[in-house]
Amino acid sequence: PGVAGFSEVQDKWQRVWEETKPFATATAASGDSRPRKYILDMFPYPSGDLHMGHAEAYALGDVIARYWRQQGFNVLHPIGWDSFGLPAENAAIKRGVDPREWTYANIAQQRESMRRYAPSFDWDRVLHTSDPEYYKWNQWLFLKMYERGLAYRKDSWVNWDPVDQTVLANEQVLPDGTSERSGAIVVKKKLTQWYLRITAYADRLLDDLNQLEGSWPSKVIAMQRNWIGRSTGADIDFAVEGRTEPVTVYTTRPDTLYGATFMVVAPDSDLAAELVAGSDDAEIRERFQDYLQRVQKSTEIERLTVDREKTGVFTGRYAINPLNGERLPIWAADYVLSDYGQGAIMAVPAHDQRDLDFARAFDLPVRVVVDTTQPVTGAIRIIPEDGELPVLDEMDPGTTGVALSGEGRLINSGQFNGFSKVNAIARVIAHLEAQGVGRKAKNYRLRDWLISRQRYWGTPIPIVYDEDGNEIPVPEDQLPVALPPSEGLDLKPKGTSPLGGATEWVQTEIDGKPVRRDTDTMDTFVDSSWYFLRFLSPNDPDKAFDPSEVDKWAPVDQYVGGVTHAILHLLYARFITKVLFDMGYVNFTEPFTALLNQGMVLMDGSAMSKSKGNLVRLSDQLDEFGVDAVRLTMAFAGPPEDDIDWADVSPAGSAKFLARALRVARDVDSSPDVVWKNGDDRLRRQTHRLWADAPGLIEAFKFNVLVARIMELTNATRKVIDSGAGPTDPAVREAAEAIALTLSLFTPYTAEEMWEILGYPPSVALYGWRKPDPTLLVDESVTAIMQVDGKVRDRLEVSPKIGGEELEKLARASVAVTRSIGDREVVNVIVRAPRLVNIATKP
Ligand code: ANZ
Repeated sequence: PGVAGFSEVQDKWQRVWEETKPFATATAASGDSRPRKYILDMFPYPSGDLHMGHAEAYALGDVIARYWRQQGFNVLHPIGWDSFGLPAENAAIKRGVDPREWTYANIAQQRESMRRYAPSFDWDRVLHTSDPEYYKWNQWLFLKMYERGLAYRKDSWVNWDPVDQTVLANEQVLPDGTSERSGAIVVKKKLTQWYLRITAYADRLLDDLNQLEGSWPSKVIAMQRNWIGRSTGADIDFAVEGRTEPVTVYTTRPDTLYGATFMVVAPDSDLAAELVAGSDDAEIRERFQDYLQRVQKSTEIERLTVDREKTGVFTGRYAINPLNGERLPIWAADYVLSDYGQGAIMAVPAHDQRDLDFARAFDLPVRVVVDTTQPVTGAIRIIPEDGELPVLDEMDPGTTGVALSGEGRLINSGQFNGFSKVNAIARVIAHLEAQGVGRKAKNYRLRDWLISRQRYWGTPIPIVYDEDGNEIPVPEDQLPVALPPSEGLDLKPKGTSPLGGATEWVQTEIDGKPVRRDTDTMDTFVDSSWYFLRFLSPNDPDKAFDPSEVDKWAPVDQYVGGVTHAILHLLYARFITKVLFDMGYVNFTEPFTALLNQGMVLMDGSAMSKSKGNLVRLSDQLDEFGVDAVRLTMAFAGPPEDDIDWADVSPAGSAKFLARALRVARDVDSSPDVVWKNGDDRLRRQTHRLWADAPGLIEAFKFNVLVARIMELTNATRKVIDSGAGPTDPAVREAAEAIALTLSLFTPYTAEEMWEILGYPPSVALYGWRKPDPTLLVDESVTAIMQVDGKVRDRLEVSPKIGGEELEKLARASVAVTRSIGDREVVNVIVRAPRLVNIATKP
């Protein structure tokens, strides 16, 4: 199968592009006056050769870049490599080679494959994040953030991957508590780590999502919202017997304060330890210690699971409800997390399922304070008698085990009785504020970004410590802190950074003072959080990015990549952009104006993998069918957001079509000086319809529809060549040129080849699209109305040029018309071609 000789065609055009660099971007400084578009594909990890997933992503991103170029835009479409990180390091460890060598060998291989695959990248802007010229600026960014208190060190419990022996961000722990990387069960470990203060940006990261509505997939926006997880409510202070300081709890339901029947603190919090230590019951203290040990073995996800069996111990202490003075026992239970809210809650079992499960397990009281059977619409406050339970017995949570979490009116709540939930929340908060025992509060699920990694292949953290352990930032003029050679270092994971073994590197001097370097490296998400700015001046030795180029190009107009990065990478890039905005380096707050997530390439309905034996190798596909056939298949398979099942598509069919398109070009009369208007009308209409619709189809990402239309036009052209006026018909050349110009979005080699055959110099990708001739877009048919005795019986689509005789024939052939006439006699026929036929009968 395949286009015969496709590999010669590929080689030929690669050489031409190499020499002429058609896709080099005019810098803003060059004074190029065309409007600009920045089209960015997520850059690859260099682990192994390019695969089918890359092939899909880069084919689709390229359609957009090529489209805007042909619309007359100065397009920036760069590529680089995200070349630090664990995959490369693990592979290097397995093969016993230097991670640097391994990485750059992979880059060379991917780069070669990428060139053959032929996305219209500007090859003069390539960057690798593992080059000192790049990661120097990670260190610069870190120091800028450190200066502003946005980078800090803290001692904390971290997610620990016992197989990879490294810390994981929360995001890298899967819902089942295993590591995204190694699959190992993640455990908790206490370490001193570097963090970036993303929580300080939580509100802006959330609120600015509104700007992206409509130009980002709504699914991604929802995932980001959920990840940030803002909740609003109140902090409420409870006095504790035998303690001077109150214990503060965070609640989203201050309206249920009268329904609090106990309090729960996180067992692994300092507070729990202190409360228990204050109990004079030795047995309580002992039971607590046992419990704490058990808790420390479980993961956060397990702890938060709703239907998990509730466990806990009594602390021996009591708190006082600030509204009604009730005495509430304080428990320690693992369903309360130490690092969320205040690490302590007021438990309202009647209205919170987890509290209810706990209350039922430990026989604690349940009191309904919201009557969920009462309507909440209307402003009228219905004041029920206190103590009265208008809730039906069969709805009592204490018996049913189902918490009443819905809307309703307050009962059993003193002065707040009768108010709706929303109203009562505001009133209870106002009351607590007036008493000085509570206040409005917000909380986020989002945690600060842990960036320390105990691994070799990453950006060294530019901090040193003096003999007393004080942090000293490495002066900017001493950057980069270069990664020492891996020779002689033990890269195998062991819980501390391999860089600790580089003694000469670690022991250094700053201003003549002996200091020790920090031996951790940065999470590679730091590298990718700002790379889109580096592409604008990739070789600048003096600054991370050039503000004048940034002004002109950024933010990215269209970002293209997998939904796997829907949360982390995008959130971090958004965060760093806002930080750079606050520092005055950029004048926008969102990095990616529009986002397209392509689907995945599957095989037989599931993800490809070596172990499943369903791996399709890109290189094999390219060897068999040629680059263009594979690229076209990616675009034609369906909407870009959908997954492609490689078992269901036909690269062989694509190759056949491309051969047909080429043949059309070869058959075209060689003289380009034809007079279009003398061409076959039907074919011309189809060509101009394509020109009219193509831009809208691309801008709506309906690539597959456009491909289908190009295929139809190719078939129609073939028909005219074979049976109509033949290859000399000007309409044939016009159509062939349209096919070459539009195909250049998808299949660059075939399009260049066609364009050359049609007599033009390269590159087809730089030729503007044609404007449709409006006179060729008017309807090719009109609706003719068929009447019998003045009543409409049928409507037919006919040519505007139809003759009266023919129209009458059509009318008489219409089933609806003949049925209506029945066996009556026709006395008169009025024909107004092309719009009307009226048949009069004898009654
Ligand atoms: C009383 C109450 C009554 C609650 C009620 C809910 C329903 P979000 O939306 O996630 O912020 N909570 C507070 N801190 C907690 C912690 N550290 N660990 C576990 N749970 C915690 O949820 C806030 C609610 O989750 C808070 O409101 C608190 O329970 C619980 F009918 O307080 B609520």
